Amino acid sequence: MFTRRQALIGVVAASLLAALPPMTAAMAGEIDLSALPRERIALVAPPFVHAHEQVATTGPRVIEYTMTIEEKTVVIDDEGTTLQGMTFNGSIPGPMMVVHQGDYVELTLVNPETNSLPHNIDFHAATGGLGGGALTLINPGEQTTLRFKATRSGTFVYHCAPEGAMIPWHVVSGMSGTIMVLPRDGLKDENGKPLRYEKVFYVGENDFYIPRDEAGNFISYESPGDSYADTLPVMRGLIPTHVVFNGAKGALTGDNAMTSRVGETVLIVHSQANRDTRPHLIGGHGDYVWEEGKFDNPPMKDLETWFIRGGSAGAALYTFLQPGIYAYVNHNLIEAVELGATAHFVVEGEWDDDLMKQVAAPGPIPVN
Ligand SMILES: [Cu+2]
Repeated sequence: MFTRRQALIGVVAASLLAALPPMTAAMAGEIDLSALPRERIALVAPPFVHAHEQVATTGPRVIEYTMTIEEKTVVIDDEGTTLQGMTFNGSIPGPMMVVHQGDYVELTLVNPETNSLPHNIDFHAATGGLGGGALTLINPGEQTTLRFKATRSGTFVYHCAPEGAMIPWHVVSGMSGTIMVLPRDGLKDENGKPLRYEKVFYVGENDFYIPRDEAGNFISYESPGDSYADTLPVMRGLIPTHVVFNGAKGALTGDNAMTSRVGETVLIVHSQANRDTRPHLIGGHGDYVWEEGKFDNPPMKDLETWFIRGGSAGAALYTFLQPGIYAYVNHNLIEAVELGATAHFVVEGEWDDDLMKQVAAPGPIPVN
């Protein structure tokens, strides 16, 4: 007999849940973490990241977060095109979490009654149970708390993964984010020398698939359910209509540009939960880049462009050396310029003529 919960979630998901081993005492909390300190951390919307220590000053802790899932209409370009967005905590991407290796992450996931769909969370940083996806599937009006141990350091994607076609649909509707698990002693170069950042920004890249009407105009829908049938064939075509940073074309340019100054070291975490991408900082470099985002591997140095595999998050460390406005792009330049994958860094400071100087300004070609 199906419970109301199983009926709502659907037969496939219910059978998946039934296939899991029963909740044993060990799973239900035999592990005694009462001796560990706990900290409740409020998440902040990207590109910003909550305050954190780069080098842990304590032993392992239990870090408590709460994320509320919000289905909402989101404007994704300057023409007013709308997406029936599904979000972790109201932002696309979801907020970045930062913990240290050996910490426990205890996430309370809330699916308010105002939503229309079941959701869950699959942490690529977690071990077992579909990354937590099998233990966190919740209907509107429910909440759940998942705890996992952050055993591996690095930047890892999290995303919604309900079942079947719901998985890619929820992901390309905005349901992904990143957790950064720092080594307890912080980031290091290939020789073990400490690497530190003064600022960290989280850039989440998304590919969107918005249906068009017969005249070629993007269609607006009333609800996610309303948009589903038209969206699925666009998704299957694998050609996104939008490729954006932070949920919308222009979300990180102009007044929303990220800021830095000459001499400042910035860590840029870049995620793409669905599709490959290739970040490039025009006029700058990746001094140290963990392309795959995993800090137990030595960083690569002096990169011009780095590769983020779909379903992962990478990290690049750069010290700005010149002032100006830097475009930070997906270096498929069609995606950057035409589809939206461009951000800006506005960097203040003194220009260094030694690094670059305009020896002769543009002018007419001299006649002999
Ligand atoms: Cu979802």
